Amino acid sequence: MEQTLVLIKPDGVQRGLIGQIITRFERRGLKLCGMKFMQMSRDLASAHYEAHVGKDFYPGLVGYITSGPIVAMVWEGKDAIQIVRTTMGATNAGAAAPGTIRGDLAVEIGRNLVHGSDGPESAAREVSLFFSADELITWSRETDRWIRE
Ligand code: DAT
Ligand code: MG
Repeated sequence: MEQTLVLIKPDGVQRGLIGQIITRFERRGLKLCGMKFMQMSRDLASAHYEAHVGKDFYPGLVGYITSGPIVAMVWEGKDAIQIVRTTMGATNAGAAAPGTIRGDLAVEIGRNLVHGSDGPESAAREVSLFFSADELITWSRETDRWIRE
C-alpha cells in the first residue's frame, strides 16, 4: 500500500490547526500509520528540502520549517500520495482551490501549512528521513470496506 509523508508546518501548529488538518486526511479515508510532534533541526530541513538548495526562497523556507514544532505523519492508502496532494491544494495557498486545506486555511506560498510528498521516490525518501521502520504501525481498519469497494 502506498505511504506518503505529511508535515503540519510550524504555522499550522502555532495557529491551532493540527486537529483540523488531521481531520481532513482522516475523513478523506486515508489511514494514519505514524505520527510524531517534533522540532526539525537544520540538518533534517536541509535533507528534506535538498531539491530546493540554491533557490532564492531556500533560506526563508529552512528558517520557516525550523522555526517551531511540527507534526510529522505517514498516511497510507491506494494512491495516498496523489490524494494527499489534492487534499492539500496548490503550493501557492493564495491560488489554492476552496475546499482544500491551503485554499480554506492559508493565503500565501510561504505559510502554506502543510507538506506532502510529491511522488513515490520522494515519499520513500522522506518517510525514511522522519521515521524508522518500527515507528510505523500496520493495522487493519473496520471501515476500510466502506471507503473502498
Ligand atoms: P509543495 O510544498 O507544494 O510540494 P514545492 O516542493 O515546490 O511545493 O516547494 C516546497 C516549499 O517551498 C513550498 O511548500 C513553499 C516553498 N516554495 C516553493 N516555491 C516557492 C516560491 N516560488 N517562493 C516562495 N516559496 C516557495
Ligand atoms: Mg514538494
